[in-house]
Amino acid sequence: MSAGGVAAFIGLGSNLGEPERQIRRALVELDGLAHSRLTGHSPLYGSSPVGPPGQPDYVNAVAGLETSLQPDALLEALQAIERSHGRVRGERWGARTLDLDLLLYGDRQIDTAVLQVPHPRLHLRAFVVVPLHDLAPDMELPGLGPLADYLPQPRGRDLWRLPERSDG
Ligand code: ROI
Repeated sequence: MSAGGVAAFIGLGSNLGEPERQIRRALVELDGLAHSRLTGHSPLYGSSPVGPPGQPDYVNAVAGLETSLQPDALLEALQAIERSHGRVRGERWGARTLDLDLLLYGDRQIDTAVLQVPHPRLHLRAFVVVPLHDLAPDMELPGLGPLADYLPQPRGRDLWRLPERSDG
């Protein structure tokens, strides 16, 4: 990718099928996005479901992208990846094979009918704040201040690091 891309961060979540495989596949697909480069990703985490009870635990991670896609084009590309994983938009806050959230797009604040950046619940969700902090500990959240201020204290038992994959 040419210089001058924007640093964007994507939240990944899955709790249906084989969540860890879905997340790893999605990271490869993010790496293959046009006009973009995957700059890194957090470790994978297991997490207890936030929202309606009775759904399986999630696997969550955060990825960093350098992209020259505009926010709406990036959002469309993320939704195409979700669809390729068989994501069907069902119940709000229900179980899903793959959820890709555009968390941050540089220091932009965006509020349109289809896209809110920073993601409006980013700072409230340990399954986003903790992996984002792994990737970007000094991050300032546009309009919200230092990311580190939103780290859960004490660290809860509803989020746990998954073992590193040994086969690379
Ligand atoms: N809960 C967890 N732990 N992880 C998620 O990614 C997640 N995504 C969601 C809801 C249903 C809100 N709960 C979640 O969309």
